[in-house]
Amino acid sequence: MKKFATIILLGVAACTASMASTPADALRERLGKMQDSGKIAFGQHDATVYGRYWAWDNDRCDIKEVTGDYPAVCNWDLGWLEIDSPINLDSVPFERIRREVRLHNARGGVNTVSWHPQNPFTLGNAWDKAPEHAPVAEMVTPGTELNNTLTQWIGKTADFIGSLRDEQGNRIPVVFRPWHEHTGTWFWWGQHTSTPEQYKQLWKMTRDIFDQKGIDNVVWAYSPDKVTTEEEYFERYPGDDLIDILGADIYAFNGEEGIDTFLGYINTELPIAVREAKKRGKIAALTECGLEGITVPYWYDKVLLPAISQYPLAYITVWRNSPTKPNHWYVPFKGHPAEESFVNFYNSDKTAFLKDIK
Ligand code: BMA
Repeated sequence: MKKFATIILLGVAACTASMASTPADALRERLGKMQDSGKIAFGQHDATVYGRYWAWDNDRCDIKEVTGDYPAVCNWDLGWLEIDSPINLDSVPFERIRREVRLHNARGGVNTVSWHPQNPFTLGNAWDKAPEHAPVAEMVTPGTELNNTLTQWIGKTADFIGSLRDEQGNRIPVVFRPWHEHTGTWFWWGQHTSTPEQYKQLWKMTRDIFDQKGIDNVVWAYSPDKVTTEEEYFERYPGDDLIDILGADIYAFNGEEGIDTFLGYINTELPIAVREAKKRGKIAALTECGLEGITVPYWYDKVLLPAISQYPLAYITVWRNSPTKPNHWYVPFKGHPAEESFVNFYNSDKTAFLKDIK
């Protein structure tokens, strides 16, 4: 009798425990809970490797200097990994990225990964976008030289992501967001260089390569730039079987004058991502956002916070605080006029930083 009761108890425990079986499943489940928490997790690109006035220090972060906390989400970019460079396109060593992913994971944070690959046809950069420089049709056609190159390049990102391990040797789950902002025309994979079918093939090819290598620590994010209709949002969508996160990259431009335009895009595109994510059992996120230079001192608590807090998003990511590129920062550093606004944003019960998601 006693044994029977124990078996039943064990059975109940197994059913109520997490259903996650791969690192990717665990992260998907976690992001789902974050989305349902009523708080939006905040993230930044390259947050812990350089900031407005420093570079490459260990354990340093502009967000931490202003709020006392780390971001919940750290983004890393794999651009140049494909050409076997030891550093990425913004000079971050890939070994440093590997270490930072491990550190942020150990702290309890979430890591996301973007990719600005070179142009496989010209070997120019991701912005080498003229249609005659970007024969995507050939890239996605098996047997061509370009397809071979791209297959190898994607394979390198798969190997790198698969090699991200914690102290115990377990794979660290990450969100991967390749082929982003494809509704624009500034990258070689933009909408001007391929048909929707060819773009979807790029995704299919990417997923196939990761799957063939048995990479099980990736949650996949789709992130069109600003769009105004559901048709546009999904015109090049690779399919529910390939995508976990319905994202959006929506930047603010033009200081105070641009606020209404920014809000217009937020209130057009986020409802699509949120509604469809709910319907399809996916996660919604504002995968890139920000106002370069944060030229509006009240931007974080009076513009961004009210704009996004009505939407159940798992997270928002802003871009980097560059120490070298003029006016290229997205989070206030110590002494920046928007510092107080960011602290208010941090203190809001609608936002989550590392301490809130641990
Ligand atoms: C852009 C800028 C560039 C950078 C690129 C990839 O938005 O920040 O300076 O090289 O992203 O990180």
